[in-house]
Amino acid sequence: MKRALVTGATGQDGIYLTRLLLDKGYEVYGFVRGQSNPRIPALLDNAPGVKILKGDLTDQPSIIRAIEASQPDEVYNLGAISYVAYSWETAHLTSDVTGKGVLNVLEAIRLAEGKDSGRIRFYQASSSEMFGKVQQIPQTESTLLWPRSPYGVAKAFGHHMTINYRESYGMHASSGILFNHESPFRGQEFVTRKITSAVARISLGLQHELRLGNFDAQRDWGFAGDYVQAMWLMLQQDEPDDYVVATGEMHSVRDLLDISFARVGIDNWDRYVVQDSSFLRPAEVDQLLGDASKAQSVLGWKRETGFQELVEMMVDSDLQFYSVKG
Ligand code: G4F
Repeated sequence: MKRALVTGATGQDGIYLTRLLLDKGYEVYGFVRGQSNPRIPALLDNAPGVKILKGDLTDQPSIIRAIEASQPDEVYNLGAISYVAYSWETAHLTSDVTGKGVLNVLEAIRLAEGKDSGRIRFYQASSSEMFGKVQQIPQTESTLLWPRSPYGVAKAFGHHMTINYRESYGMHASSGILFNHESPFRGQEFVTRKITSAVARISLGLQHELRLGNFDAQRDWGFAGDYVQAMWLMLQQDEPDDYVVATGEMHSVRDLLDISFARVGIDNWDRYVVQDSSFLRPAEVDQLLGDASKAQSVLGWKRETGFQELVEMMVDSDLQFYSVKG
């Protein structure tokens, strides 16, 4: 039986990946932060059988102990402060967790491997946010990074550190440059879920207004359930490498609003949606569009879920949730 250690296991991707690994027969350990993390019950409900190990990406001894306890064949580093807007308010903390946290995991693996470099396979959750002010359209694995937020800068550090450890020590360390990926497990702070939950509440008469920042931002949005397959496939390859994971389609925040409101039978969303400058960012990433040809040809990965299907899935899930919860 293979063993995997997943940091950030209580997040959206952590839940999907843990479930996927358990379904494949892995023994899965979730590395979870906090004294009484309120998200642990959701992980245990949705991925029964996962074993919880407590620790923090900024506390390297706790990572070393987690590796000792789990004896993993594969380590997936999904843990991060992942909300871009918040990273301006906590640039130091974001650098420590999202950036230096990667180094802490890489070093802990290097220690555990000793002379047997490459024995533990490592996945780093890199991000399309690293492309920031895009220097090429669409973005590929070799597009110049130009991050526009402390979060993007921290992710670029982790990305390059992963490549550096692979090249310096022969570690089996791969990076998935994942474009935005969403699901009903997405946090309410991100624009997709903020919209789908508000639309569900508006249609049920529980909310009357939705305040948003930049309506014109464009992203390449995919389904998180499809994207965790790519993470796993990367670690099944003989050679470690970097891969863009994306749909190759770009949509705007307005498109999200159109599809979400249409799903509940509201054609004209103008009367509910207000632009609020407090949600604008100090530096915006105007558009992101990924080219996942390498993941398709080398990993045999392809996305299964289209944009409209994804948004409707999220609206339906929120409708069900708020119909019960009120
Ligand atoms: O949903 P978002 O907050 O996601 P963002 O900033 O693109 O970051 C997400 O994707 C990255 C991959 O590229 C991940 F690495 C990262 O961890 C995260 O998962 O915002 C998307 C867009 C932005 O342009 C934002 O300015 O939507 C725009 N937006 C407009 N109004 C809003 C709002 N975003 C949020 N969160 N809230 C708003 O009211």
